[in-house]
Amino acid sequence: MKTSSTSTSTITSMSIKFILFTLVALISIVFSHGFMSYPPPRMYSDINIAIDNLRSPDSSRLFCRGITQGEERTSIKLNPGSEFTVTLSISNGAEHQGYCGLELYDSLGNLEFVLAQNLYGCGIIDDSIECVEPPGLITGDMCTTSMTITVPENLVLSDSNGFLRWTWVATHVDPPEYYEVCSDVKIVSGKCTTTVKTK
Ligand SMILES: [Cu+2]
Repeated sequence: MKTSSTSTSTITSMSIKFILFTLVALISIVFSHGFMSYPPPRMYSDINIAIDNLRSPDSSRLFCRGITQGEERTSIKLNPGSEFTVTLSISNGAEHQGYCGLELYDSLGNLEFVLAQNLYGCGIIDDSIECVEPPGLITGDMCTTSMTITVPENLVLSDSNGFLRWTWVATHVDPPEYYEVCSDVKIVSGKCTTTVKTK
């Protein structure tokens, strides 16, 4: 009798541990999301059916999350010396501390320019701001913020088509969480090797 009661309580205690473990795992998933939402990244059209494909940490660390260039490009201006702002969408309540990077590639996938590197403090949602969801998402659990860089004076483009690669290393956990998305763009204003346009 005693053995049976002990094994029952062991099973109960194991079940409770399993439930707690599952809850902790779920909570940590809920709190671990973020991506660059503007310019819209590849697969953005799936935002409301597969949001986690965009915002979850990617431990595989595949270049551009393994997603190849699409047909659609967002027009952006990259005038040397001017500010350029991208929108970041971060899970509501994610207190991630980390470093962002932004790189520009040509349409063939060659690195054109590093626009930002080790930018600390991006992706922090201030409690005082009103929470605005990225367009198309209806889950109600993300807020948008922004990241502004100054376009380098010596930025010269060889290709008006290309893509931005945004990276974010969240260092609040060990090992760090690694995020990355790519957005296909058409640069409509900037300095070019063939034609020179300033504005
Ligand atoms: Cu996280």
